[in-house]
Amino acid sequence: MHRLFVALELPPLVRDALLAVHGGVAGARWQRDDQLHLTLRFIGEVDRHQAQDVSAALGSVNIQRFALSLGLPGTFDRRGRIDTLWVGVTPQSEVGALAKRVDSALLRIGLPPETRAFVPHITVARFSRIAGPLEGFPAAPLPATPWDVTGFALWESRLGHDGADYAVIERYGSHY
Ligand code: 2AM
Repeated sequence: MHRLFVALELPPLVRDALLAVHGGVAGARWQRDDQLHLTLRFIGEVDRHQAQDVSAALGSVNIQRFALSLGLPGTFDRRGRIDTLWVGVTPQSEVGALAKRVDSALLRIGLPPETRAFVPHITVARFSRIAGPLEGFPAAPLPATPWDVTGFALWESRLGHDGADYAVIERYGSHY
């Protein structure tokens, strides 16, 4: 079985900026450079056959270049406490539209549509214990410079020693 998700890769300058915000938050497990991405659609466990269908379906998604910038930080809470610290992106319209086209392509091969609202975000830290105060975040200013999104990728998540290992298994469109 393969645990798959569809996500944007981030150019080196954006990843560097996101690595520079580390620090100042107690209990944070910061995401490594090779873990940084923006999820368009989480797929979950599929067998090899379904993975081939996913790969072919993603090939039919229309990709129109758009610019994206880092936005405001945010958090996801579970059972009343923060479990994910993330950085948002702006604008959200085009990345949202791309996520919808990915969703439609996967619907055509029988994957159920995503029911949760799409909140485009780049996870920068996770918490297994109580999150400390977030006043110190971000430790460095986030750059406003936009980058061009010209493609997306199919990723596989494997559980490693140091949290999840994410690997790009196929790219669609053009890349950095
Ligand atoms: P997260 O960063 O907000 O946790 C790989 O696990 C990627 O898929 C992560 O970006 C993660 O989002 C997302 N993901 C994991 N499990 C998910 C789920 N059940 N629903 C939606 N997205 C999920």
